[in-house]
Amino acid sequence: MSYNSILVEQKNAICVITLNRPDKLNSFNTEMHRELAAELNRVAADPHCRVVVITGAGRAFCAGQDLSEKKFNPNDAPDVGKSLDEYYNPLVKRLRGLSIPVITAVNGVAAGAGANIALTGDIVVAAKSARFIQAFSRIGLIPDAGGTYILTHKLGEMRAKAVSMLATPISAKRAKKWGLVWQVFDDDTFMDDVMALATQMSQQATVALGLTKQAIHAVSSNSYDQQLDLERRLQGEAGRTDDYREGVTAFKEKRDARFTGS
Ligand code: LHQ
Repeated sequence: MSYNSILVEQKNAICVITLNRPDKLNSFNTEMHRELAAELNRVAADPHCRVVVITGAGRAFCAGQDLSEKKFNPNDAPDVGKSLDEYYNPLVKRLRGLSIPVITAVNGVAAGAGANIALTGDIVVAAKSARFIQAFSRIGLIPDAGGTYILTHKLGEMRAKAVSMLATPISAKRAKKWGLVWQVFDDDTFMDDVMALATQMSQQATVALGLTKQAIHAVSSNSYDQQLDLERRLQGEAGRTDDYREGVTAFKEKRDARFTGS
């Protein structure tokens, strides 16, 4: 499929999606939303794709909603919520719900909904020069695209409120210290480091990684007992994969496992 606002590259089992509106710091217009949704649907149905990497072209990851598209008529009250219903909420749900790991590779500034899409990755990595800005309060909005959920869970109330209300930029270094980011890579080697990580993950037992993600997401709404039941059910599924047999066989034969992702 050919796109205009995103670039797509498949490298072995890794699907790299690059948000590609660098003049607008890769902010989202309708076209970019539609293309990204179409590509994520394609990836979800493609058994050859075992990891998704999302990054940005140029100096930004994503500056959230394209504000230059907004036109205000003095007589109507815009319903910003509609855009969340139509685009942002389905997007972040899709990313969390994908049964393969999503690496968000935050190459530069990530602001507004762009910051929260970045933080939705299963593994979030950042270039040293990247920063995360909950820019919403500067334009009279609240953090969206799952921002209030992710920030409160990962940072606690005090920091979540401060970074949201003050729109204080969070450096990559601080984001790592606060547990928002898994690893920070040098700017010069960023995409090579990201691809090394993606390659490693693309050779793991893909079904088990997807089930791990599902189990961890369920924690916030489950009791301990419910979580044990869920682990029991999902472990049953993992145990029925070819990769489980291969993992145990490789261990016994003292060799590296050759997982196929099934
Ligand atoms: C942009 C943008 C942008 C257009 C930079 N749009 N052009 C959901 C539902 C519906 C409606 C509302 O929103 C939402 C969710 C949201 O995401 S709300 C939050 C929207 N995003 C923001 O408020 C961030 C706006 N951008 C910024 O604050 C700065 O650009 C950051 C901090 C990201 C980067 O600052 P600088 O490095 O100083 O770059 P810059 O400001 O000079 O921007 C470079 C160019 O990119 C510039 O264009 P120009 O033609 O002057 O070179 C900006 O106008 C353009 N740009 N963000 N969101």
